[in-house]
Amino acid sequence: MGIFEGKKGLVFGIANDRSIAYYITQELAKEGAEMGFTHLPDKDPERPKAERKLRKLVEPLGAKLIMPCDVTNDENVDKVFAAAKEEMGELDFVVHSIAYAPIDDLKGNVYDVSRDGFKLSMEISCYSLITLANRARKILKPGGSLLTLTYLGGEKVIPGYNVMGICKAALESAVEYLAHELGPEEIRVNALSAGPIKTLSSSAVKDFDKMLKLYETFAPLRRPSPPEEVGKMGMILLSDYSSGVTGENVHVDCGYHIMGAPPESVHASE
Ligand code: 0WD
Repeated sequence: MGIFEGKKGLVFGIANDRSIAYYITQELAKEGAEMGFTHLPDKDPERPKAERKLRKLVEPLGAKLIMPCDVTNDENVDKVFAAAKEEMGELDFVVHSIAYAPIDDLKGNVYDVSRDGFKLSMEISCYSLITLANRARKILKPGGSLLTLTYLGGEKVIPGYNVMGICKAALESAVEYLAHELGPEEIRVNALSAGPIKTLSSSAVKDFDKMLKLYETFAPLRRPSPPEEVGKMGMILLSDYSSGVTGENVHVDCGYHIMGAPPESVHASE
């Protein structure tokens, strides 16, 4: 019997089969979880691309709910939680795997970021966790778990990560404040800090391939983390195996984040 047998949750942020949320979902499904999913609303109802992509991935896993949701739209978010309550009852977990910054703002220097671009990036990449937590606490069972995805660029300067680094710093702080506030309701809130993984959104980050290559020389395990490892840890952070863990930022990056200077082998090869 899987450890998620009889457990239910919502997953926000599967764009395609490379999305980190999809890797977490596959691990949860293997363990018997029942899940509802959201996709970005399709602009053309005649050609519902996002919905179709999501359906193809999650219907084989027995999806209980598939709905559009733009996290900048309160009505969308309310509808999802109302439908989840109706169709699924109380929940055990919520996955928040959402981030966005307008491409020009993301690619440019932080000092050039536009006011509107900054507001939108923060709203989608940070405030959305707060707004989901606000709804989730009303239908999560005691022992429930909320998980978001972050990146080292929120803790340290990663050239090219730019405005998204500021959003991740705010997101990681929100995780701690939410963990503090929701702890007495027996709800846990954690972040998983993944190493670089090739997905739709990471393709917008400047020099992404170079960043990936660095893991082969700098990371203690001398490799980047494949998305399957992120999926497994995501599942663990949503499970009872992590029942004493909250307000945490767990790095799944082959140890890269602990390094303050390159390994000696790098100097030796110079
Ligand atoms: O290297 C990476 N890929 C890493 C990603 C390393 C460490 C962390 N992360 C984070 C990202 O910052 C993000 O928070 O993981 C999370 C998921 O990222 P992903 O799996 O790399 O990206 P992707 O597959 O693109 O999913 C992010 C999704 C969006 O996809 P697109 O590409 O269509 O924008 O966030 C969702 C959307 O599905 N999203 C929204 N959802 C609701 N409302 C919105 C919105 N307004 N905007 C974006």
